[in-house]
Amino acid sequence: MSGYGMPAHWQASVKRTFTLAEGRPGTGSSKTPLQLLDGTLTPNGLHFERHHNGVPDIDPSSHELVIHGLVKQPRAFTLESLLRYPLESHIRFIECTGNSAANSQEKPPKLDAGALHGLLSCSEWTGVRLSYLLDEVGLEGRAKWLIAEGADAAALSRSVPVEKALDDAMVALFQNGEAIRPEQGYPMRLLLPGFEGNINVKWLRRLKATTMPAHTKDETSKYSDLMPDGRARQFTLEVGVKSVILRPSPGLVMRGPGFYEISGIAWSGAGSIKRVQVSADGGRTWADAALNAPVLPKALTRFRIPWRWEGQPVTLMSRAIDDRRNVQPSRREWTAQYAPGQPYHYNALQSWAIDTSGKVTNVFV
Ligand SMILES: Nc1nc2c(c(=O)[nH]1)N[C@H]1C(S)=C(S)[C@@H](COP(=O)(O)O)O[C@H]1N2
Ligand SMILES: [Mo]
Repeated sequence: MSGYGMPAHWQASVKRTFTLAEGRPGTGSSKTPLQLLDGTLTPNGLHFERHHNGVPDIDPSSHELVIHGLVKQPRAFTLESLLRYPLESHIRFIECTGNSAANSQEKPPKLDAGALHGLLSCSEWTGVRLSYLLDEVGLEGRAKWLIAEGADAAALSRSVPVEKALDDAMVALFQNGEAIRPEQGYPMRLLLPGFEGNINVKWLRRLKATTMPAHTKDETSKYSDLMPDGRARQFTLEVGVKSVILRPSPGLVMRGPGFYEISGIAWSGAGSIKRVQVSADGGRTWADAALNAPVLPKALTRFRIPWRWEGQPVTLMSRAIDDRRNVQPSRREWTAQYAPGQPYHYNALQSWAIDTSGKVTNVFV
């Protein structure tokens, strides 16, 4: 018996990966080891982390979420008061705006799938629909944006369009059945399904209704897209359609020719995954992979396809298409949209080369 169970000790190497910035231990990110997991849900202890200034230790009995600004009746909600509303549960991914940014460099970084794409996790989130709370405070018609602020030392702040706040936005309190982890925003975070990671404000303490966005640093100098003409595109909020093969992938060596199941994950901020195609010849021919049920909107979808490897050098790729007909772009198509080196919102096809020894590496096609 044990009070809180742990994975088998044989699994001790299944860990988040991170490096600490010297002198700034609270700033940075840790990544989910995607290639060492299966299914679609991320165990809470392996959810990726992105902190701009540490993880605050918040006493849930004294924390309040204040909703004010262009509202008829400003209010402060305690955790206890939020628990009196009807709660909802939804399986949704969160992907950092900077996920896969290493692939925007000129040469393919020799990293594994988690190190490349592991600023991505998926959980069942339980909480209160934000529209209920906005109903309580009486949002004014002039209010077009909500400025969301976290209670961390960074006081991370982002401008949220009111349409999203009234649609599927949630103040999340639980993650896969247990209270949200401190690293994910305990005791409450903003969850904007399908929107870029950064705007899902953790340790949420304030929502201010305004007519205009606040143009905070995380929506101007950061997380905006530098375009070829030198201007920056702001508020690219919806996560693009994307997929990655996890088995095989770098670090998982092939053990000789024969039968393998190719398996990976696909996701889209616009809705559900409709189709995933897999190529074993660098994109010349494609075959449809099977999608594991349930295929949920704004959640990770697991795809699988059987494959026989004859032992020759091959290049594996996957391409996702969502139910809004968005197609995952090639690396060339993605790169052509931006100024050179623009790192955010990377969703191009991932290619893995397998050599005759069975070693798998990241390549650009
Ligand atoms: N208050 C606050 N909210 C925050 C952040 C932060 O540093 N402080 N990081 C943001 C970024 S950049 C991302 S990608 C997600 C990461 O969520 P996670 O750490 O739960 O994976 O939270 C966002 N919300
Ligand atoms: Mo992020």
